[in-house]
Amino acid sequence: MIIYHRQDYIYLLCIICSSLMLLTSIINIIYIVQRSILNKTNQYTQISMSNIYLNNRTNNSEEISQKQNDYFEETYKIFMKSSIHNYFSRIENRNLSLNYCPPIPPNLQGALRIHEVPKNFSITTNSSYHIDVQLGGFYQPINCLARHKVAIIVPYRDRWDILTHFLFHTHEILQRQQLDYRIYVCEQAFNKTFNKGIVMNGCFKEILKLEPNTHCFIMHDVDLLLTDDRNMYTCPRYPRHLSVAIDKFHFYLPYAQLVGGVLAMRREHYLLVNGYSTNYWGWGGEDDDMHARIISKNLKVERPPASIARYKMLKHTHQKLNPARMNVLRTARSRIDSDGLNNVKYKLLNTTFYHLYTHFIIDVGEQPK
Ligand code: NGS
Repeated sequence: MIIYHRQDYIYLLCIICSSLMLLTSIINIIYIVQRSILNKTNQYTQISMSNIYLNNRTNNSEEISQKQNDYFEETYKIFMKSSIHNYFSRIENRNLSLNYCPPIPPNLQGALRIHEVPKNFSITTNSSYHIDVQLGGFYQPINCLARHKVAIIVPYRDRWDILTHFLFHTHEILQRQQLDYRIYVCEQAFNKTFNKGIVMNGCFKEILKLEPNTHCFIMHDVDLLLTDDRNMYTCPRYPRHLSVAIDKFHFYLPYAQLVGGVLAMRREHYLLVNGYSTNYWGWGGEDDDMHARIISKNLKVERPPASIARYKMLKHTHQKLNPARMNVLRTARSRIDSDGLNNVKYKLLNTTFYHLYTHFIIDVGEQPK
């Protein structure tokens, strides 16, 4: 029989106590390290954002575009930090709730009114509107995991007021639809003839570099405001033409092949059709060419019901008409695999992460003579 002495008990007690102390300190160290990583990303994002805000406040819009080059390095760093922060908060959310958002978002309102843009709303400063939107025009639902990761591609040139109205109006809707989304404003640089196809293909490629896991792309004219939030900005089985009923056309689809305005496409479909043609310089035709591509690759074009796919078109002057567009359109099917994403030439001149959008400036090169 083993006889324990008093010293043995004391010795055993000491071992247990010191093991407990060691364990507590390890847990404390892990906790402190984790908190300090989270705090650091938070602080950095806030400080840098307020720097941009102060800088921008003192400039007019022309000076801002001049300074965009200087901001690139800085804002890219902030973007990366903010992505890390998003990642951590996502992990935290995951711990709280593993549930996906419901298939039908619960807070949709249906038909919407268009509101005037408030005088103090600005798209170059850190907006006090849309406070849940994060740097770069990025949003994820807070209480559930989004079912869709969506990039909104807005090809743009020279329509500042319209862009302002679009951003003011659209963010709220996308949030109610519980999407994980980012708005990309893809601006063609310089005063050259507009080539929407090159701008959209360039933008698509750049998005895949920044956010490779984006699976749904929505090409969105800047002058269209959605007036019913039941028209979901997601990518179903086939490409989906979302702008079915526009006030300008008295809420009727002008022709069955139209896919211009707002078009949702899965990443794999955009790749399959080789993106947009790069041969349309000036207004018109590139969307009809896209329709030919979709059909040639044995896909269909879906449409939501006209009763909910409703839009208001903001008034603006039109781009210069492309007189050659019908001739280019005639050869649409034969060019699919040789003209598009796989041979697009463009230069990304600048990337800036504003509060409500990620801004790419794209040089499309010279129009062939
Ligand atoms: C067609 C154009 C399309 C354009 C559509 C609606 O005529 O590119 O009108 O335009 N096709 C050609 O010119 C070949 S809209 O009035 O909505 O700007 O999308």
